[in-house]
Amino acid sequence: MDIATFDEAPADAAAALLRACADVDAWVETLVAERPFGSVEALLGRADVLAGDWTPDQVDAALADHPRIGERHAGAGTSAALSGREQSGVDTSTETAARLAAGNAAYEERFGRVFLVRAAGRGTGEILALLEQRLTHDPDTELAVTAQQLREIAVLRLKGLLT
Ligand code: 2AL
Repeated sequence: MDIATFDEAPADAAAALLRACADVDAWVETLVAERPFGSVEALLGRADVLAGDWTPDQVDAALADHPRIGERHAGAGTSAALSGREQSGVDTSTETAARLAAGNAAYEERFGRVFLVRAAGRGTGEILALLEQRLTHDPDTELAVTAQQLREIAVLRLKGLLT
């Protein structure tokens, strides 16, 4: 979709595009209401700033739409397709899959939610190293890191969907 189409689209169509980037109601609704943006840069800038204000509940809402690293999204639709593309650098050979599964389980045990990392542009080795390093964080630090990763994913997705 180009920015003129996004700016003029019915609210539900604009919202659907945004929701595939981050399933956070207030973020979607505010951006829909603030149209027109006139340029992709203006939209991305505003999307980034607003995503910087997500509360822990909003982070949880966005997280719910992301499969574990190394797992394919069960659903269909834009978000599932984007997730698959983002994780295309993740090696799913048996040995790596086992290490990822163990790391994901340790993370979920420690923090009570799914390990989330911006996977686009990253390979398995880097992701596993990040996972291990983040396991050493205290819960507040780790929540902030997770929120920042979701924010990066949201803006990258939006950039990718707008031509
Ligand atoms: C994901 C995902 O689906 N895309 C991405 O960049 N990261 N999932 C995750 N658990 O980090």
